[in-house]
Amino acid sequence: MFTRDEKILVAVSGGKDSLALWDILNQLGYQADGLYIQLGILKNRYSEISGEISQNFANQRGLKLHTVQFKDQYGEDIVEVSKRSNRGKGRPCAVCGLAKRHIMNKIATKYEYSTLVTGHNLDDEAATLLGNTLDWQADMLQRQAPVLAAASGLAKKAKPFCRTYERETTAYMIMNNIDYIYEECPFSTKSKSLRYKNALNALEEQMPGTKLRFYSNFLKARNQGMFPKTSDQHQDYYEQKCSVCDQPTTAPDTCAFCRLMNLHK
Ligand code: Q46
Ligand code: ZN
Repeated sequence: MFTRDEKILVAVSGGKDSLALWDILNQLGYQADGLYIQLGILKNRYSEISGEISQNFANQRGLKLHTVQFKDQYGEDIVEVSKRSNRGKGRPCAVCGLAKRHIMNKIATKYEYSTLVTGHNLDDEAATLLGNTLDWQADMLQRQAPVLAAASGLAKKAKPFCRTYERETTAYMIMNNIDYIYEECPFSTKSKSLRYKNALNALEEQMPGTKLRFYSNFLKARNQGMFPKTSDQHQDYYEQKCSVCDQPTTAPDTCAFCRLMNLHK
């Protein structure tokens, strides 16, 4: 995925997975800085608490944490943006996902990190895989890789915990007495992904190892060319550059994020 010579950027949410990942990379001698995006989710003081926890984690270890204050930078918090947008049918996740992807790539490329790593664990990946399979989303299945190579304007992305059960990252945090935000984001409760996780948990309970088999055998099939394209490059998916932010986009002129935020040159 990456070597100790590379500069790594860890996307940090204040939750157990991303903080366990940052802690382990740090313990193993990788050059890993963090990125926290303050989205402004007020419910249950989610953003406030997760931001504090992330900053405390960095301070205690002398690690560098980039923080992006979304509202300060773009004039609205993520919930306000989602209320005036048609994306996501009134729920902020579609807008939030788009904004996070944009900002993560922006910071990773701006500060020349070789790799952007996220704390997606096996439970997350198996749930995504189940969703993509139920809808037979061949292009999504093709791109559901543990590593996506860098391409022009896009940082390399990696998911080091893709074969690690969520219960293992939880155990790591508890055994090492590391503080993290226990609450999930208040908007995650009705997500499809949570329903897929519940379904897989039911199978896992009856047949331990189901999630790992499902995901690992998918990767084998993918590597054997079961899905049309076998390259890990995501270059051709984004063919042109946005005229406002210069990030790669599939749209002909302005990228989805700049259009969402009404950003102009
Ligand atoms: S942070 Fe954002 Fe998630 Fe909250 S609003 Fe939805 S996408 S659930 S990972
Ligand atoms: Zn743009």
